[in-house]
Amino acid sequence: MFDPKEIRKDFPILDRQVYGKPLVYLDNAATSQKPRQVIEALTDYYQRYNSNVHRGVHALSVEATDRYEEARQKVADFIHAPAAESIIFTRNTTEAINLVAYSWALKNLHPDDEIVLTEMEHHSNLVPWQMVAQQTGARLCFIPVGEHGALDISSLDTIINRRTRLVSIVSVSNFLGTINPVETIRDRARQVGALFMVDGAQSVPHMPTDVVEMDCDFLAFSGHKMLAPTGIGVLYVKPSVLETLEPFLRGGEMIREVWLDHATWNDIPARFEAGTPDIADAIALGAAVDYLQTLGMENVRKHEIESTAYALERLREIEEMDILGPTDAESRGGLVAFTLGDVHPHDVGTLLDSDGIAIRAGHHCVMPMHRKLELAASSRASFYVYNTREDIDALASGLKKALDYFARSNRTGA
Ligand code: C6P
Repeated sequence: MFDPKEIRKDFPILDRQVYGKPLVYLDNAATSQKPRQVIEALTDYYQRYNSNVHRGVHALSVEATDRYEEARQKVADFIHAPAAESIIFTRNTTEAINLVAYSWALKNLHPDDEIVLTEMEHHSNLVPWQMVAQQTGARLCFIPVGEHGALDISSLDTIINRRTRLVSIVSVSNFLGTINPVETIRDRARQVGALFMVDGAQSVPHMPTDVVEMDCDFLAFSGHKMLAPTGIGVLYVKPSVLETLEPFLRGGEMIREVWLDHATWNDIPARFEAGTPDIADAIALGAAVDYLQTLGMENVRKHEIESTAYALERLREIEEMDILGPTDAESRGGLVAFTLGDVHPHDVGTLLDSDGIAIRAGHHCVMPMHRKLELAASSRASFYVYNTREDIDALASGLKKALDYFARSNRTGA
């Protein structure tokens, strides 16, 4: 039985008060909270077997190495990767995408090659490609966003063409909530022989993921959005593509032999994990994966559709509300961005905060899409496994209260 009220008991932070009010945490797209099981995995590592991996011959190092590699296998199983070696630990999604930009794109792209993105990309899946375009002479092309935040794929065959070398798209938008047609875009990328990358930061934590079915060459995601600590992320690379990547960072651990003037590279994935890795956080990511597997990702997704549908229903009761993105919960991830009449999103966020309700306000690192919608900013509520209907009710009441407050201030000129 998937019961958010029971799940909440595993999250110590959800018991805290903010300004004397119970915390209502609706900023999960920015980062999720951590269950006791994950926090314990961290303290267990530091209290019992803290040591470096892949280096020592002593018991602690062997234990740390085993746990670290077990975590890699857990992540591989979670996304149905064919081999643990295709899981490269990074700091986060941003670093994972940069790894592909530096290790593959800078080496392989040339003037007039094209990289296809969408207009709704997070800056993490845009700015690295701007750098690649500047340095290689490749061009950036964009799949436009049409009505209700859906991609307009009517010109896909023109946008993705024989010049396209890489297609990199977000699977679920962190701003509009849109679930993108990954398979359709992948099929077109395959037809022209382009590599296909998915920014899974907002999908992997929330729905079942199967990289074999998705048939992507790269998938990037962050641990901290899926119950794990900050500082650990993942780049999945399809086995047949792994050998085409140059090392990203260079130094200890990623080498096989070093001379004064050159070096040779270690086996994959160590080749891409230079220096001492984020051992504790990787192990804790393994614990987060265990936790999500116990809940069942189908159930996680079902809960999120229910939460989003209920949020859409409650928010639509507010006349001044303009909800951005797709109209139905099934076409969205577990988040809703909106504007509220003339009230600035930062004021919305600040007023909700005074009631203990945490949402995000701003451009959510998706400035170009905000610009296209002629918005400087928006407010965003995002849900996860521990959010209840009561949380969404609190959000709806908080928003009505914010509107009343601003209507009153406008009347009194305060
Ligand atoms: N979005 C949000 O509040 P990092 O920061 O590297 O863990 O994740 C970057 C990232 C990449 N792609 C998408 C679709 C994302 O949503 C994010 C992170 C957070 O929306 C922080 S800006």
